[in-house]
Amino acid sequence: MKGKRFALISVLSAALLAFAVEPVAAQSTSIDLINGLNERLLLIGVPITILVEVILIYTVFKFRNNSDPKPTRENRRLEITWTIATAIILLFVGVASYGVLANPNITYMADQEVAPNEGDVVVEATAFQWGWNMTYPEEGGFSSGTNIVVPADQDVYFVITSDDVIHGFAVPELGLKQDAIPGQENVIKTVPTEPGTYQGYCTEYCGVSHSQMYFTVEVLPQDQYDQWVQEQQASANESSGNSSASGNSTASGNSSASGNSSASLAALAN
Ligand SMILES: [Cu+2]
Repeated sequence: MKGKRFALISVLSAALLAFAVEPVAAQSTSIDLINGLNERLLLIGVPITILVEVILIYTVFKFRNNSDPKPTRENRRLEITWTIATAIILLFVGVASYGVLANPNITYMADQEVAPNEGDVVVEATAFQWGWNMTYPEEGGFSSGTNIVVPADQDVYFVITSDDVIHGFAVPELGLKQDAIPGQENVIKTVPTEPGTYQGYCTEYCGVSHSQMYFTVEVLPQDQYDQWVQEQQASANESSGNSSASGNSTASGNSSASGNSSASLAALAN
C-alpha cells in the first residue's frame, strides 16, 4: 500500500513539475501558435500517460505472486467506453492540430485572403552554396547580406528560394521553417512580437559548408526599422552612384552616363 502511494505521488509530482515551468513570452505569432498546440496536446497526453503507467504498476504489484492467472472476460460496457473515449481524444487532437496548421502564420498559401498589403514587409531569402542573400524587393531591392531586419508587430512575409540545390530556411525561436527550392518561391508569414536577435540556419544538408549557413533575424521597433531601411537605401544609392562615376571615368561616352542616371532615377521611383 505504501509503495503504491509513493509511486502515485512521484508520477503526479513529475507531471506537476512539467506544467509549473514558466512559459516564455512568445517571440512571434507563429511560435505562439505552435507552443499553444503543444500545451493543449500535453494536457491530454500527460494524464493518459499517468493513467496507463499507474494501471501498469498497480497490476504488476497486485498480481506478482499469482500462480493461476485467468484471462479477461468480455466486458461490453468497458469496450464501448474506451472506444468512445479514444474517438473523442482523437477528434480533439485533429481539430486542435488543423486549427494551427491551417493558420496563415503556420502554413501560408497564396490563394488565401491573407496577402502582402502596402506597407507589409517582404524579405526575399535566397539560399546558395553556401550562404544567404536577403533582399527587400518592396524597398528598392537592396541586399542586407545574411542579416534580416524586420519591424515588431507587423505582418512580415518571407519569400524563400534557392539559386542551386535544396536548402532549408529555419528560425526556431520565431517558429519559422520552410524549404528553399530552386525555381520555386515558398512564402511564409509571421508577426514578430518581441524585439531581439534570433539565429537562423540552413536545415537541409546541402554540401560541405552546410554548417556555415547561418543568418540572423533582427526584430526592431518600427521607428528603428524605418531608419534602418532609409540607411540601407541611401548606401545602396551611394554605391550605384559610385559605379556610374567610374563608368564615366572610362570615357565610354555621355550616353552611358545618361543611361546610368535614368536607371538610378527609376530605382528611386520604385
Ligand atoms: Cu544549405
